[in-house]
Amino acid sequence: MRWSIGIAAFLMLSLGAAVAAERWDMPMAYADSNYHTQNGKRFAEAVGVCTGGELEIVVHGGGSLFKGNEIKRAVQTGQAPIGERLLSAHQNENPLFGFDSVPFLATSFEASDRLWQAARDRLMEVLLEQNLILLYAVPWPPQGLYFNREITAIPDMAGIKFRTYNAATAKLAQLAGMVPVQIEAAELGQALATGVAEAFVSSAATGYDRKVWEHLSHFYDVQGWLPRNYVFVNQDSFDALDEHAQNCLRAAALLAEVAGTTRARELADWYRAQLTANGMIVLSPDQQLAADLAAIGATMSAAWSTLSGPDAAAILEAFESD
Ligand code: PCA
Repeated sequence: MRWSIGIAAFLMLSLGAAVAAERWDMPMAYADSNYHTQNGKRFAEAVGVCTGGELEIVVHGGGSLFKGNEIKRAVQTGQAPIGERLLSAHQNENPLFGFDSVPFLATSFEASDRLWQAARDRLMEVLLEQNLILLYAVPWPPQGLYFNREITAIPDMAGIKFRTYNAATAKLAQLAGMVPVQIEAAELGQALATGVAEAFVSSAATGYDRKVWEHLSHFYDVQGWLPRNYVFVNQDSFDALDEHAQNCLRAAALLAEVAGTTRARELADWYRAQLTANGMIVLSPDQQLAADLAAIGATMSAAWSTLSGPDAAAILEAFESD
């Protein structure tokens, strides 16, 4: 008798706790096994521990809940309280979102960190105007070019169907005489298999995640830029949390940014080595190709500065004076 009262009391207490707890679905666009997604899961766990289970975040990787290009809108409109997306995918909305995809502006992890520090505050302001709170951002490894044959200069690229992931990569394709096709990483393997795309730009990480060696042969390690994924919360959902849970989100986000960035650095060489291990030819671009790409980069960099106006000027000044 005493036991059953005890068990009933225990059940009621745990039920009470379960009712009080809040559950947040967190859509993420990239492969479940990718370090961004794994880092998002660690972040969710940390929030769970910090809040004593009061806020449970459930990560849905691989674009399974919302596709990559739906995630920002879903969070803005409260269909999902929190999510992760490639920041520069939104540069059509505001060129500021493309600060990390300007070719050859910041080409190492170290420079990418400095650029992020230079852009972060302004980005937070712009996101707040969109009902979003920025939590953390983590870079991809440096971007390179994937082809199905040797490429020694820009004219070799003429007419190639080139998978892009933002406005900058579409512009790059156009300036190189290629045909841009915007495709989510989750659909990249399919696009290469069916010939919808014949080449693309990305990190060795995405090449590895999508087993690109099944379709393409050459990776040019151009080290063009390091785009970021960022995690953001719907402002109304954030405001509805108690202060302790809000602090937990912020603290876990600080940790996630450092941990995810460290993981990206650690894995960058490993990802490249996996491309070679799976039979791809991994090369630095020849002098001619490097010069051609640098010229395109200079054009794009000037165009971005003009488009982003005072924001670009402030970011570049802070970045260069650091
Ligand atoms: N992978 C992502 C963005 C940048 C990267 O390295 C992609 O290709 O979609």
